[in-house]
Amino acid sequence: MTKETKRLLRVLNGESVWPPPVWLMRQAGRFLPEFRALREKADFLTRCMTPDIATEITLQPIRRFGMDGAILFSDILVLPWAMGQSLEFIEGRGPVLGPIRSAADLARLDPARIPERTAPVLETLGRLRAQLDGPDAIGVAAPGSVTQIGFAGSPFTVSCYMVEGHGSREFASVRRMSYEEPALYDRLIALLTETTTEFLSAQIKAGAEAVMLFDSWAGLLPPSEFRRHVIAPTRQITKELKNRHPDIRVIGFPRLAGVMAPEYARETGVDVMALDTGADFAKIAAEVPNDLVLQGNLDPLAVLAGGDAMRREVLAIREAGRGRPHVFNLGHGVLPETPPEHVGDLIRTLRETGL
Ligand code: 1CP
Repeated sequence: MTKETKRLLRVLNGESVWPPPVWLMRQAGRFLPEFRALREKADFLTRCMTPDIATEITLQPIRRFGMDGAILFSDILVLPWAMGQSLEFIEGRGPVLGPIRSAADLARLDPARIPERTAPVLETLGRLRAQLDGPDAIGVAAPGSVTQIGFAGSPFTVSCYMVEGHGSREFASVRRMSYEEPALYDRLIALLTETTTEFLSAQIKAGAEAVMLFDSWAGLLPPSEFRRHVIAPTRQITKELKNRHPDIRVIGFPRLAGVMAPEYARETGVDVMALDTGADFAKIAAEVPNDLVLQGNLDPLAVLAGGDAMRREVLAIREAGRGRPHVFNLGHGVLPETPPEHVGDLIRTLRETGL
């Protein structure tokens, strides 16, 4: 018997728990009316940087649905912003940054500013942990039952936004930079590898019990580039975090990695691989070591649709993970138009073991 009482942490530590614990990517946010109400009060970055607001938004889905994990309300672009890159979130358009295109642009970034500018994020994590584990958790969940998750973007995915300056389907300018100016691009990836390690280490010290690296655009790269810009930096970050914090659990999300997923699982040292919507759960489970924890991978559109189709998919994925350590989640973030009742139904269905 393990002493650990948090169901999610038990699974992250390699135990198989039935029914599997659950949290959802992008659970803190856009689909909840109580989140949209707060949106009127402050812009996105202000919400991330105000501990009162960020704590409240993180806890909203836990209060409503009782997920097993609380993911910090923040964004992957907070790190480049903290180094001095300009960043704005424009309604209906998404993030807009002053793009990094040259050595001079890169030289203007100042990693020394990160600790001061991210202090509110760390403060939020500390408050969350105190609330989740303290007697005040009443009204949220049973004290000491919810796992606090910190996160960052992976170097490659963050570099996509830093170089392109906004969202894109292809991020062609980034992929060209890697071929045309490899020394410059390698410096950017090295800077992000180092600062991401420091930022996640600070999040762990502040209260995060597990950390997730979001590599949303990993699947854009051919294998040679995937090894250089996805696997190598992820391995370096994971190794250093584990040197400093031997018990920390690292979740990697190489979205759309396809055939590269098993190599990512073997080579990066992550404890958990989050599977995207298109990944064949049962097939990947058969290809990776039994002690690798898998997370995922319900289609966010099934949750938007709800009803029997969603419930069927929930049970199929739950079944595919039976007997191994599995964290139930989506294959990508909750869509903003998702009716909150569907998320409630998802969690009830997952926890119904009489079926
Ligand atoms: O109020 C708003 O409209 C802002 C929308 C929003 C929200 C709620 C953005 C802007 N970021 C977030 C929060 C966020 N982002 C979280 C919070 C915790 C959670 O509930 O999960 C997390 C983990 C992220 C991570 C993130 N940001 C990723 C990786 C995961 C993914 O979805 O692929 C990426 C790629 C971003 C960039 C980003 N930030 C925001 C938007 C709209 C985008 C996507 C831009 C694009 O590519 O078009």
